[in-house]
This record gives sequence, structure tokens and C-alpha cells, in this order.
Amino acid sequence: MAAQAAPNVETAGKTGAGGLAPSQLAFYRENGFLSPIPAFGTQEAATLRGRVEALELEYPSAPGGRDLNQYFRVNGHVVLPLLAEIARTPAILEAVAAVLGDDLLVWSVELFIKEAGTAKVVSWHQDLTYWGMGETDEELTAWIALSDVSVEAGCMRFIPGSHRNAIVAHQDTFDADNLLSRGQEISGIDESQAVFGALKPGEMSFHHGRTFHASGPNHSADRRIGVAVRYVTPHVKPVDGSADYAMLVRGQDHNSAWINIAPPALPFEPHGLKLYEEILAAQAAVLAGGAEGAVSLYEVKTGEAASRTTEGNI
Ligand SMILES: O=C(O)CCC(=O)C(=O)O
Repeated sequence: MAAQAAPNVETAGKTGAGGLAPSQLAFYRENGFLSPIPAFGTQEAATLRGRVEALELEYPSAPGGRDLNQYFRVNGHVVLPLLAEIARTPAILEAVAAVLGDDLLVWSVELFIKEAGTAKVVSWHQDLTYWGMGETDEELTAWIALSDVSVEAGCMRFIPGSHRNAIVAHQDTFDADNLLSRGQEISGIDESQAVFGALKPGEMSFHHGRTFHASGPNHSADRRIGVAVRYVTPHVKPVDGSADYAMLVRGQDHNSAWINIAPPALPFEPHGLKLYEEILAAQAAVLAGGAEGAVSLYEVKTGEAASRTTEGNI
């Protein structure tokens, strides 16, 4: 399909530093995604990438009896100051606020890394399918590129307007080459409708939690590194009334159902590790619910997660 290109930030006439122009906001509302949007300068992006790679060198196996990849892939902001810091970047918050309003929380931060030449993919899916938040419009993902995320490197693809669907049926594949927690996928997507969201280092895309999206293998000679930050408003609630956790990053959280968490001061502090297990235990029942196989990213450690670290908000 000859999809309409997203308005370029250089030409769109922004409403304020980091904010979105009316044409960009209109594009997002119409299509359920927007790409590219500037988040960091090239040098800043290189520095952030260096900090991610320094963590990989420093923690070949991470504290807390889990691999670093576990913390990179699920709720990294709870134990890694770097990821909490990226999620609080003013230019990113300014742009997210243009869509969701001034009161913003971060529900999750995840790193999606595809090594050079890897067959790893992300199948067609809608994010909200297993998150237990219903079909809310008050959530979006900012996906920030820390490397050159070209078509060749396996950038994301989006189906324009697909966010107008309800949550559709997904099948768990547990495919080893799929980066998703259970390899979930929507069948029957007309890929000719898809629009690529290639990003330069420091650029980001936004997508709605019901937008159909996917990404292919990395055929480039470099790693493909992206940080996905899941923003919600205080109006979003776990639909089953269960406890879930989020970090307030802008404005106020007047009437939220979220247990508010603070960003960590240091990597893998004992308190952060305990909180990490508490959150994973609380989320596992919902996020791994109904799966036919083990969802390894949501495997709860026995014995530890039962004790709460929080008394209300922290
Ligand atoms: O990193 C990718 O290719 C896909 C990421 C994704 O599906 C998401 O952020 O929701």
C-alpha cells in the first residue's frame, strides 16, 4: 500500500521543544504509530549505547540469580538506573505528553537487541493482548533507537489504522527465534499494507498498544538496539483489580490503581532486586496467563517473591 508518510519533524513545525506538531499528532491518531521523532542527538545515543554495552561487560551474569537479558527484557527500569533515566528524558516526555497528556507513568522498560546477522524476529502482535490493562487508548510505547535501525537491520513495521481494532486473536508459537515472551502472533496479516519505521540512532517511534506491528531479522553488520518504554496515564488500571506497579515520570498520579515505584539509584541494589521479584510475581499471573508452555521471561523464583517490599507507594 502506498501509505502516507509520517510528517517529518524537520518540516512539521513543532509546537514546542520536543513536543509534536499538530500534523504529527493527527498522523498518530489516524494511523496508530508515528516515526521518526527525535529523542537524542547522535552523540548522546552513542553514549547511551556505550552504557548499555558497559553493563553487558560488567554483568555477564547479573546479581539476583538471573541473566542480564532477563532484566534487559522485562522491567529493566526497576534495577537499572540507565533505563529509568532514558524513560524520564524530558524531550521524550514532552512528545509523549502531546499524545497522552501531562500525567505519565512508566509501566515497563525493555531492551530489544538483535545481534548482527541474527534470525531473531518479532511476530505480528498487539502489545495490549497480555498486559491485563484491557484495550485502553491511554498507553503508548516510545521505541528509541540506540543503533542504526534500518530496514536491513530489522526495524519495526506497522499496519496503519490497525489500532482501531479491538484486541484480536493471537496464537502462542514459542518459536525460539521470536523475541516475544511467548512468540505470540496474529495470523492473516496483509503485509503489503505494512509501513517500515526505520530509525537513525537517537530517533524514536511511537505506537499504540493495539497497533499491529512486527519486525524482521537483522541482516546488517551491526547490532540492532532499541529501548521500548511503555507509558500509561493514571486512568489505566489492571482490569482484574490486581496490584501492578508503575513509575510516575511527569505530572501527578491522582486516582491511580498503580503502586508507584521510585527509580533505582544504583544497578542491582538489594531493594531493587527484591522489588523486581515482587513485580514479576504480581505480573506473571496475568502476563503468562493462559499460555500453553512456560513463559520463561515471567518465571517466578520460588520462595522469594511472596514477601512484599512495598507498603503502598514508594
Ligand atoms: O523491537 C522490536 O522489533 C519490536 C518491539 C515491540 O514489539 C514493541 O516494542 O512493542
